[in-house]
Amino acid sequence: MFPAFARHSRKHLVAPLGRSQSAPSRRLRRCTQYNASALRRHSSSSNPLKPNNPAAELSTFGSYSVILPPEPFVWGVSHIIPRSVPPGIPHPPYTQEGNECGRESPRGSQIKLGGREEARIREAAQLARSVRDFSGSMPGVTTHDIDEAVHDFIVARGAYPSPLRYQGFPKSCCTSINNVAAHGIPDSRPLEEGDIINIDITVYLNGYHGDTSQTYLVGNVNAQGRELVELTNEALEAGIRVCGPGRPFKAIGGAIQGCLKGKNVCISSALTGHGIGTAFHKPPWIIHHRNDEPGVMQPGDCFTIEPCIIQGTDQSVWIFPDGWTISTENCARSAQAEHMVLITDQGYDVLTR
Ligand SMILES: [Co+2]
Repeated sequence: MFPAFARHSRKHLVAPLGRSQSAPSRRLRRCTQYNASALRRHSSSSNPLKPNNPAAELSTFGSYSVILPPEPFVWGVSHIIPRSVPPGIPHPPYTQEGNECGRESPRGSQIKLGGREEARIREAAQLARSVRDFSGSMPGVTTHDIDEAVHDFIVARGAYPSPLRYQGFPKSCCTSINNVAAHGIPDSRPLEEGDIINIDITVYLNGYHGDTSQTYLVGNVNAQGRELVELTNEALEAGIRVCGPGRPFKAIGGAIQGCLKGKNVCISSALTGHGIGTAFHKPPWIIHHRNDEPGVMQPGDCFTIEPCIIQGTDQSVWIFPDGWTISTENCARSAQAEHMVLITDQGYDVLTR
């Protein structure tokens, strides 16, 4: 879960839009269901980065509920009371007083293979996988219910839900529905037939983080939504397949973009994968689109691949007033899937399968 640049990316993401954060919501406030005519007014044809005919493109995305911030706006998340974790369970350093900014010890960027370190990160990853699969079996409930069940599941196994109080995040997992690309905050909205929901799970177990996510279909999802989720998983697998010792990190983005060629989707460049271990997020930052970044994978490198794939050709996003929820600007749907990869002497292992 989480992009590499969790805190400063939120500023970065807002600035290029060149308009107030509330603009999309004002224009779409009555658009609780996807509505091409409402979105047509919102779309800009003067921006050269936007598709030539955004309204025509939007009309191909299928029907679904659009997620918008509640009004009147509440700024930030200080009104949300975090769940508690028993003091006997080891907490990550960023939960300590005076370290709320998420500073983590910059310990070695590699896992020592064949020893206790490797065993521990595998255990954390496997716990995250089991929470991910457990959370996916809960349709028809609110995201608040999901958060509660996920929290209790993790704590019952002696682990800490890593998102909780990470840079002030108020919940134990992220739930991102339809047009929300990432970092959705669990709330009282019940899941609706036809939603797609990404549930992003990270656990902190025995000093190591395990991080994985999947986008689930709620009941009957239309063909466009199903295809988006399928393509996202294919893109993730394409990125995984080019991993191995001596392989360039940039091959991941190249493979993902190649896999999606000719499809009516785009790759969010705002969200990256990340190195992971005793720290939640650390280098290497994994870019999911074609890029020319240097760097070669070494045995012991452990990182996430988590492409965020958006319907259509416009990957613009904006941040809700809560400071966390990232939505596509045109309200196109977005899907994401995430695995942890460990580079070994011979190839790679996916730790969260
Ligand atoms: Co992640």
